[in-house]
Amino acid sequence: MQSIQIGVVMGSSSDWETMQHAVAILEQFGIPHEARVVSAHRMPDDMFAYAEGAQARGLKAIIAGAGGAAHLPGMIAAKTLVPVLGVPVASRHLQGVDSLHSIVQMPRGVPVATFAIGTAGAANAALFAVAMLAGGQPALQERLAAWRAEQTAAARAMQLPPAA
Ligand code: RP5
Repeated sequence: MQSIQIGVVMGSSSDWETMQHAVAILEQFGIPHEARVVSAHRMPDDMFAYAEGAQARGLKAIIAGAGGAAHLPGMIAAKTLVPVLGVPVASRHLQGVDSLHSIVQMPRGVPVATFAIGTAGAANAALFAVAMLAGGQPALQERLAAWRAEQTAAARAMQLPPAA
């Protein structure tokens, strides 16, 4: 069995609705991955252990999604050299603008690559991880090119309804 390459973590099972879009992309590309809940404020010791063990376990990137005061991606990034891709999950009261600002506004020195709020961000974080891995894997690069070509063909085939 191939070792896990991408870790997908999230602050709550309530984030799964969003974060499953990252996992779906990783599955489409056959990337060995794991997905689990690691809450920054409810499981801080687990979060540190996960981040501290990531490099030794061979993870190439960690996709971290959280909502509200979303400190999970930044705190994981603070404890590992493995690249962290942050996904702001839409929150109930501020629709994820709070999550976005919490994740994207990392002070200089500890980066988190931050994606769009919600499902597009989750999917794009996974596509970005695929692109990172594809640099060293020609077969994966070809699959990514084919995926893009399919998307292009679908856009070219789009039809508009008659104007009302
Ligand atoms: C954050 O709080 C999670 O990432 C989630 O987006 C949000 C709400 O969590 P639950 O109250 O649904 O568990 O930690």
